[in-house]
Amino acid sequence: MTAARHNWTQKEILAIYNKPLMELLYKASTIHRLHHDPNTVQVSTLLSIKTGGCPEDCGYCPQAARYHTNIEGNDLMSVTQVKAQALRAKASGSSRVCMGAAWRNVKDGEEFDRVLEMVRTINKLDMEVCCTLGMLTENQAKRLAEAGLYAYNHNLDSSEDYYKQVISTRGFEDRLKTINNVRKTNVTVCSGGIIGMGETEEDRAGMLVALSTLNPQPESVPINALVAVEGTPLEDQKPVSIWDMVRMVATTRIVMPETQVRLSAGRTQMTQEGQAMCFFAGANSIFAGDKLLTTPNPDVNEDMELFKLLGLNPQKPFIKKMQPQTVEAKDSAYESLGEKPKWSRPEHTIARNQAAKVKGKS
Ligand code: SAM
Ligand code: DTB
Ligand code: SF4
Repeated sequence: MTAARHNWTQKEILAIYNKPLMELLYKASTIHRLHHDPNTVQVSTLLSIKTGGCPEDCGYCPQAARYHTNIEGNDLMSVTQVKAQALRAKASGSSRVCMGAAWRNVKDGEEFDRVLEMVRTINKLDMEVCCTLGMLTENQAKRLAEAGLYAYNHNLDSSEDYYKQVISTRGFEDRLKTINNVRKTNVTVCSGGIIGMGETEEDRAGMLVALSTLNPQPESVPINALVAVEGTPLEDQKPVSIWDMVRMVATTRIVMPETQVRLSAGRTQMTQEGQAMCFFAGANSIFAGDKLLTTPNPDVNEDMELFKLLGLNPQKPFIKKMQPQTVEAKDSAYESLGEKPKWSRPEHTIARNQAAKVKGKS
């Protein structure tokens, strides 16, 4: 397989982001097809297991206690409630449940024990389990891994520079530390960010530098368009243009070829054509369910209609990768991009090609 590059620079990423659109789409889509089945999209269902009342000051978040938003807060759900929701998600074609808690960080005690039991329960349903619970210690990450957690979502959210303008109660370094703690276990890393918070294109590229230079790169990268919620400091931000979303998805796909790129918050603002363009540009996962954590999301039936229309199939759980492509298929795809293939050909292929050349000459 092509080795993912871990030395992308902001300048290189910005140049990709600003390519003429048709070239950007062609390149992203070609790379996408080399690493993934273009007709398969992974479906994750979000479940807010503890809503609102968070002590942090993330400027985009309706769940921060200090902002006066119109959400209904809830204490931590019971395991029984979570199991019922997971079964509904499975029946609607979802392969993963992502449980979100409005916590700054995980605290050891009864509530964390309950979350561990939720993880074990969903695992038994043969579904992937993801959690997003805020900051984690190494020991907490290990306990989640032992319970069978498949992925941990912890977003970098923006570039290191812009992050400081959006959140003051914790630093970019804290985010990286939690990701690093997750990496010490066999739990996969899900980390991405938000566009549309007033950041520049340089900030978007900066965030992709921070994500793509992680080694290994995150197994999944959610790209959220800000949902501007009344009462938050970002309430007046203009909706993200579809062209920005497509460029961000395509650039993410190019710099992180093997990752699952997730079309996340903001899909209610997107047309079917807009979402189709994102799938073509390399998005291969969505958050499904009528609600994200607190804000609306397209109806599950609407999503399944879109899948039918586009001939997309929901991915089955626990499938890490499609079968690798033949060396010849990869060579020709990279050559069509004007790039030299980056993998070493197996000896037998070289021998076979040389034999064919000799035969052609005689
Ligand atoms: N409290 C935990 C944390 O911050 O890591 C987990 C939940 S938090 C709501 C998960 C992610 O949701 C955030 O990192 C952010 O990327 C995304 N998010 C929150 N509010 C959003 C909004 N209004 N629009 C888009 N994405 C949002
Ligand atoms: C992610 O990147 N996006 C999801 C999930 N990870 C947890 C959350 C989106 C939240 C949007 C605002 C809300 O519904 O509260
Ligand atoms: Fe709290 Fe997470 Fe919202 Fe920040 S994003 S306010 S940490 S729930």
